Amino acid sequence: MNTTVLGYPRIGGRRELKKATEAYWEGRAGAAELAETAAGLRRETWETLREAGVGLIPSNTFSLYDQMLDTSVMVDAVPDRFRHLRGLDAYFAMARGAEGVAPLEMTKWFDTNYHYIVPEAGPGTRFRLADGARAKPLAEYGEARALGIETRPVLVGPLTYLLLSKPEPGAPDGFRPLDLLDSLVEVYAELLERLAGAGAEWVQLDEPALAADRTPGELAALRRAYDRLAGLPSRPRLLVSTCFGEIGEALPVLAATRVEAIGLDLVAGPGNREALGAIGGIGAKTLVAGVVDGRNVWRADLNAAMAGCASLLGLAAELVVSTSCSLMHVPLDLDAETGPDGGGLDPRLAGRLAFARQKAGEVVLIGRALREGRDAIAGHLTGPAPDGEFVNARVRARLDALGDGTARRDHAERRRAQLDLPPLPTTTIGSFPQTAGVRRARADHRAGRIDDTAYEAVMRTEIDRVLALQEDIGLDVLVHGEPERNDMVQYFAERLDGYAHTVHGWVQSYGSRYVRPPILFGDVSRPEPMTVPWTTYAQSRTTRPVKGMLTGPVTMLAWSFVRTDQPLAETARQVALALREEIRDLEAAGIRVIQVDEPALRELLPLRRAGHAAYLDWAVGAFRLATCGAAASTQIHTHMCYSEFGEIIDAIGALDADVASVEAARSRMELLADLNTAGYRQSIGPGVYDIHSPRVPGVAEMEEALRRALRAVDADRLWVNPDCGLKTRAYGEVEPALRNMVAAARRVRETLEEPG
Ligand code: THG
Ligand code: ZN
Repeated sequence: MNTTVLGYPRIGGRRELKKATEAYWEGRAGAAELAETAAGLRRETWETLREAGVGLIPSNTFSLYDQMLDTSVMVDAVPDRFRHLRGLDAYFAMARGAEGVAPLEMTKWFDTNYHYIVPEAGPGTRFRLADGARAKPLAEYGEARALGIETRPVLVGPLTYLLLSKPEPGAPDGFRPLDLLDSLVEVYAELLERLAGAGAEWVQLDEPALAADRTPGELAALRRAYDRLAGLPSRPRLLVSTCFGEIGEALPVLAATRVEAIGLDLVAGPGNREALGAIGGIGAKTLVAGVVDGRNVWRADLNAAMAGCASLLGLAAELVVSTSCSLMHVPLDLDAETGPDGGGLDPRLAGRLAFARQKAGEVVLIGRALREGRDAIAGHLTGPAPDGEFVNARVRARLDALGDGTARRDHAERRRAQLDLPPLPTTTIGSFPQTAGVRRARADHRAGRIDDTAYEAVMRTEIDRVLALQEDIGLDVLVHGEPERNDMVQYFAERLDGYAHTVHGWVQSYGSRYVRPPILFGDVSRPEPMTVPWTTYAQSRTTRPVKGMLTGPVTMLAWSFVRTDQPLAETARQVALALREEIRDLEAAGIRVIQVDEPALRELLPLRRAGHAAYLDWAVGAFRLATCGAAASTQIHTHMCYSEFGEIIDAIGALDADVASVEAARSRMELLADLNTAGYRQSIGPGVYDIHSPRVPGVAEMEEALRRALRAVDADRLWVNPDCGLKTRAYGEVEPALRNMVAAARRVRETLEEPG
């Protein structure tokens, strides 16, 4: 009974990778220093896994930025615009752009909070093994071997790589990157032969794309790719690993190839177990059983995992105990939290948690118990069994009493009762640039270097400044600017009971940007108002309406680690109840406009279409539970920051907000026609400029965007706002951009008022 993990965090226990890459980008360190840090991190990973007793240790799970980008460089899929650059400069330019060169796009990795760099491919793309014998997987395999550690190199599988690629700009209509599969597979064939030559016994090919709906053509491509690779005369043994869900029709296809092992996620894809039984097992192959959750932070139920593995024994020639996916989606080491410079997690909670290092230990224990019997796990801490410890009876009773009554008064009545604003009202999404002074005050307050009074004085001064600026610019609905918030999810989680926080629990979001997801462990409740003092202070300083700013229930779950002892839908209702109470208090304090952001609504959408309706049902239900207690006279806004609404377009209307602001600038307002088709009747604020770029948009182009919007939306339903919050921008860009935006709105208003 062997053991393995599918991947491991690579950022270091103290964010060493972030510090090293950022120092390199800023010219504070050279390539040699970066390489040294990287090698140290790899070595630490391999040694940690060896010490934990993991039998089969992966390599090439490290990346300076992203594993998809690594793959693009490895197969020489480097777009022409980067060809004048070399080595690391080319690599980082593809991720971040360079002088006059736009970076590749970035998008979310399946349903995780990780973002990968999207490869571009066209009919002219010629894959080849760049750097030959010095290619990254070979180099890292050799590096581990020199340390005396035998490893299994991990590669992004060729099918997943192409399914996640996009046609390069200017590619002919109908071109699909998957058309290039055969030529890509030849590069993998060469690599596998070289890895075999270097001594690798196993190679892992990650094919997470199999957890989403796949067409018969794609499944045929899968078959072709692995028939070819498995047919190579001289190669390592092949593990095709999948994760993030059930692989359905792909299982019999993989089973029919001659690869030696298949990896299945038995946590996110419990149905993989029955599917395996239904095909009568995988015969002579090895099953890599992903029984330890790589996506969440709870300890495994060792007994259940052991029993689960034991029941699989007859379905494969051999079983390897593993994680459900790479451990890069959880923090590195729980001991950092409970140790001397940790944050002192509640011991009742800490005893239920496992981060990456602890999860590697769990895999080893399960393997040992399967070999030596149950005694091997006796006395070890085990899963977060629900035992009433973190229950809040008041919350449960209130939710029962509310039932699913989520009706709000009709739109016409709301419209009459709400604020009287000029046509095409102007506003912003909520956050304003975070100045160095504001950041310093937050850090000083947190560290106890300044007291509450001093901190509040800094925040109030900042709010006054941001309000004065908005009045001067001429915006209609103002915001307080959110100087008191770092990350919106973190801000609310810190003010809710039932949530815990880490000090070192960083997880890579993209490149050198990490998040510290809070841990939702018990019933959620709101001990006191979370935003009311700041919002009412702001409202007291201006005669214009100030918009209250909240984060919606789905986003609060999507960007946290969430308890698994009850359905997500139930947990979402508890968060919704807390927001509902906050809205009530904001209303009582005289706030007439309240925005509830759901930037992650789309993110949690199940990978398979079959799960969409049930998800949208509870997701929309939670939003409505949060907002439907508002008076007709309270205007509810929502905000979502992406332009591809596709599957969720109906849900936007179903949220029943009065106004939705969405990203639209980059897609030239195309979304509006889709919303009409979907029957959306409330107001809409399609972002008139892209805040993700430092460029200041001119009046004419925003006027043009608004006129385009007016072809799809009546003037009395159109709002004027940027695409997203302004937190990441500088005042030097924000102020002229907003002035131009208001000028554009006024020009359009003037022409509206002309009779005829
Ligand atoms: N908050 C949370 N999750 C998110 C986002 C968010 N997931 C998706 C998307 N937004 C990810 N985007 C980012 C953007 C910036 C940063 C992280 C994720 C970032 N992080 C700081 C860093 O790494 O330096 C650390 C921030 C901190 O101190 O907390 O800049 O908005 N939850
Ligand atoms: Zn946004």
